Parts: sequence; structure tokens; C-alpha cells
Amino acid sequence: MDLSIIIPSYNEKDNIRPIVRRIHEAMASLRDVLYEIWFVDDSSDETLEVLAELAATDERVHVHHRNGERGLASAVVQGFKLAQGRYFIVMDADLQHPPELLPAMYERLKQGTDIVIPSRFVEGGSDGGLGPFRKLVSWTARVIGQIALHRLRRISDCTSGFFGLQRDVVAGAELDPIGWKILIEVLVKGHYRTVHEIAYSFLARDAGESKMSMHEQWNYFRHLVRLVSQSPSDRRFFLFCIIGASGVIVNEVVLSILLYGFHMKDTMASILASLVAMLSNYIWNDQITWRSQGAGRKWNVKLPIFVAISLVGILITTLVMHTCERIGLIVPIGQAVGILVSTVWSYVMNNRVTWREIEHRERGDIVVTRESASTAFTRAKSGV
Ligand SMILES: Nc1nc2c(ncn2[C@@H]2O[C@H](COP(=O)(O)OP(=O)(O)OP(=O)(O)O)[C@@H](O)[C@H]2O)c(=O)[nH]1
Ligand SMILES: [Mg+2]
Repeated sequence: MDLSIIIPSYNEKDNIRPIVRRIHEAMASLRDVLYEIWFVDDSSDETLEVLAELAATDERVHVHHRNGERGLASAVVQGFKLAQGRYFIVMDADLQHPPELLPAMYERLKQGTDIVIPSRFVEGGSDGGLGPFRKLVSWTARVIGQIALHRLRRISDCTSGFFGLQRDVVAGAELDPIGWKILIEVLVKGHYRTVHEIAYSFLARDAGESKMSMHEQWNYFRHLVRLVSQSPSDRRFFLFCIIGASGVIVNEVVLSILLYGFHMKDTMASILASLVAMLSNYIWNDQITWRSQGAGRKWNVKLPIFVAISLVGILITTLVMHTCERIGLIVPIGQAVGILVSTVWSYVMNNRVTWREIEHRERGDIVVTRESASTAFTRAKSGV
């Protein structure tokens, strides 16, 4: 079997026949390709009857019905287990994902690209099928995901429900998604090196109802938290921020002791308190944040670099604060922006320089390529 098309479905009775017909029409251009369509269905309406009728007459259509179970992402994981193809393509049942793109996606997979993602956000693509509120919610969700998980950062449509992959990408991966966004689970836990994005226009739903809800947004947030906690390199940034915040408390406590216990002069007490906080941050970061990669370099190399990076960080905070003040922002806001910029600076530098070794090994750069809609559709139409 060459290709398995996996479709999660929930109460889509009016969309099943049209999508199967359009898949066959689109795949007709690839004459020798063996493909199957797997519906993983959780429906409570007549969708299952429609699917059963189709499966009885069309040998390419297969149905797995889950009784009393829900969840788009877990349905897709079930599809990965059932599918026989060398390549998988996942798409929605409601025709928002145009089956006409299947040949172009298949060709890319056949050429060896690990993951192919039709994207609404590559030049030539559009997310016209969504209303303004849904667009805003979807944009916010994407940005939060990209901040939290480094593997999503260069993928323009990382929450898409339409994507293709080599079977091997998920073969040994322990997929354990919550809710809807199966692609983020695949991007974080899958084994891959190349990603190709193809621009496309997301379309309005033809029939049936949307199952998107606030509850699903909450599930997405829980899913992100779980992925961050399972991914050492993403967890690291959050640990670094928590330790940085703990440094503020250390700083204040030491300052109070020096001022009121030892009656030290203000400036001296302030400098000493900052140094102790810096040392405390160094120790926690060495023991927790970068625990797995400290080996090989001694503290007398790492500590001075850490201190130098922190001092430049303080300078950056002040510079950014002044710049913000000049453009009319009040000092506390300017200081907050400065802290944000210097936190990112310190994190990146410590990751690359102070505790560098493993980070290089882990990065194993992923190559992302892009294709505009015109090229993709020309290829889809001509079946090349
Ligand atoms: N198996 C399964 N499929 C689901 C479940 N929830 C949604 N789906 C399917 O997942 C796909 C996406 O759901 P939609 O309701 O279209 O979500 P959406 O595309 O974000 O929302 P709209 O733009 O309003 O259509 C569709 O094919 C649904 O039938 C579920 O719990 N189980
Ligand atoms: Mg939909």
C-alpha cells in the first residue's frame, strides 16, 4: 500500500460521500498509486451507516468506529495504527481541506520529504474559511504554541489538521495527544528532518456543524503544557524563567539582611545582594535547567561566562527601558519590556555558550521549504 488517507469524523453524514468522491477524482491522476481511506469515526448520528454502506461497495474505504470515545487527535493516532500505507495523509471530513492537493502532497512524500503541510499562511494561501473571531483565536493559539515549543517555530501552520508524513515519522513515537491538535504532537515527538509547506486556501464548511469549542481551546493549552514538560529543551526556557524570578526574591532577602541586620551602605548592599542572587541563579541553572549538559566544563569556566552574560543582560534592560521611555512609555512598562528582552538574550546566550555542548547535538537542524499556491495547484492539476 502506498498511501493511507486518514480522516477523523464526528457527525459528518452529509460530507462523507462528497469527500470520498473528490478524493477518488483527485487521486485519478496518479494511476498506479495504491491508496486506502481510513475513517476513524466517533459519530452519534447516521454517519456510521453512510460509512458502512460506502465501505461495502468501495474496497478502498475502511471504517473504524469508536463507541463512546471522543477526540480528534486520538482518532488520528488510531488511524496511524490501522493504516497500511508507506505514507499517511490526515485531513478533515468536512471538505475544508481540498482533496485536489493530495497528488502534490503525495509526490513530495514520494520524493522523500518527511512531513508535508498545506499551509494557510504561506504566500498565496488563505484562511478565508474562518470568521474574524475564529481567526484571532487560531492566531493566538498558534503564537502561544510557537513560543512554548521550539519545534513549532518555523512551521507557519503548525495547528493544521491537514498534513502528510512518512510512516516512519511516527513509527516509534509515543503519541499521547490531548484534544485536537495532532500535528503539534507529531512535530514535537516525530522523527523527521525535512518539512515542506504548500500554500492553500482553507474553505468554508459545506455541510454539518463545527465541533470547535472553548473546551477544545482549554484542551489545546493542556496539550501544550504536557508537551513542554515532556520536551527537555522546551522545559529549559521555563525553568530558566522560574529560576530568574526566584533570583529576585533572593536579591530582596539578602538586601534586607545587609541593610537592616548589618547596617551596610545602600549601594554596597545592593551590589552584594545582586551578586548573591546571580550566584544562586547560576547554581540552580547548573543543577536543574542545564543539568543534562553541564558535564565536561568546570564551574570556573561557566560561572564567569554566566556573570558576563547577566551583566550584559542588565545593560540591555536599562537600554531598552530608556528607549521605551523615549517613545512615550512609562518607566515600569519600559522596564518590563527590558526584562523580557534581556531574559531571552540571557537564555539564548547561556544555552549557546555557557552550557553549550548538548544543545548543538539536540538542534539537529530541521529543513523547512515552502511552495506558493500557484505552483502547487499547477502540479496538482497536471498530476505531475
Ligand atoms: N473521530 C473524531 N473526529 C472528530 C471529533 N471532533 C471533530 N472531529 C472531526 O475532525 C474534523 C475537524 O472538526 P471541525 O468541526 O470541522 O473543526 P474545524 O474545522 O476546526 O471547525 P470548522 O471550521 O467550524 O469546521 C472533522 O472531520 C470532524 O468531523 C471527534 O471527537 N472524533
Ligand atoms: Mg472543519
